[in-house]
Amino acid sequence: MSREPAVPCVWSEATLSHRPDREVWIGLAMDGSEVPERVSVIAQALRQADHRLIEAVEHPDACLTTVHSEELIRHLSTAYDAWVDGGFVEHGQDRVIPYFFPTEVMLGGIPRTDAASVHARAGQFCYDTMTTLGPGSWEAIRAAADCALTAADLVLSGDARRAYALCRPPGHHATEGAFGGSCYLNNAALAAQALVDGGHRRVAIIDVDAHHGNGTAAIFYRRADVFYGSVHVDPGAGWFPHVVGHRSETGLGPGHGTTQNHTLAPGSGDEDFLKAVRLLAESAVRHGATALVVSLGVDAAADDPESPLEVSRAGYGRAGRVLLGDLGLPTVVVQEGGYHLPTLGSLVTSFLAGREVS
Ligand code: SP5
Ligand code: ZN
Repeated sequence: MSREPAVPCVWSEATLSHRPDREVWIGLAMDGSEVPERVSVIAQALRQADHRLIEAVEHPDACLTTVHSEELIRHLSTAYDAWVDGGFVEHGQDRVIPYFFPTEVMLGGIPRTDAASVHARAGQFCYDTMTTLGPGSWEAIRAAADCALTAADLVLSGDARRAYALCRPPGHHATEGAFGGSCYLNNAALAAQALVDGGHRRVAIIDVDAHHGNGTAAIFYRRADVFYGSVHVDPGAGWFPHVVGHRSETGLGPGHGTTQNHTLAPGSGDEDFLKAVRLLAESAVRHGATALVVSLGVDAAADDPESPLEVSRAGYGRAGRVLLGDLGLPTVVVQEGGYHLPTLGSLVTSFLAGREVS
């Protein structure tokens, strides 16, 4: 494993242009955690570990609607300009933040129309108050998708057996038609769909982010061809995404049995995490996957401020050995969460190295 060439890494400078300086949580404006410096520290660590950095190649919008609704794409690409035109910046709010959520229980079966104004439309697409749109957000969101799609191209063409996409903003909380959890477009789902469209009849997605990837899970919940498996902190213990990500969710209809959730108690460390990672790898093999997407969130790390899990750097190295080394499938690794800037880079490089590091 260690004698193999370092995994090529796709990135884009444009991913830095999304600046969620603040995120609204329980009505309070807090410092944003999904900051551009995440990309800078990861890119620096990759260079130091002798990874080749490759610029993302632009892909047409048709590559996005394989996974997302046209309405979501239109909203993400136009909402900030509409917000400015609507005078909300002069009002004192320079980010698109919803205040109104037209849920099914609010509608009670009455068919709804699209909201006429952007401040009301915002809640039709964004399901929390933490995932804001500002100047430069769409450019970064789009660039993150291009990173994932370019990495998938590298693997499909055979130029690389494995490729890593330095996606930012992350993606696994974004569903077909909605966004939240610091995610806008589902980069991992786009990569998985590209692998399917490129000829892989069965693909597995393994999500090791500290949070359940509810967006990815929902996109593939009814599909037999794409397996989604995740290890994450138990939503039932009070953690995001709160209402899904339970063990009982196993897929529906033709997708029955192709979804798998491993929930960890807050405080869990390497051994519980790795036990789940090994079970997910076995399930990917049983699924008959000929290609793999890893949603690599490193926020399960002990120092991370966004989760109560206690995984070590060595734990991420061991997870990398299981998923990149032992499994041996053509693999696209997609960056998800991870917010502790001092250790973020080394967590990613130790996963990619697939080695035990202390
Ligand atoms: C991709 C990813 O890791 N998304 C994380 C989404 C979870 N965010 C939930 C945040 C809950 C409130 N945190 C308050 C601290 C504010 N900095
Ligand atoms: Zn996360």
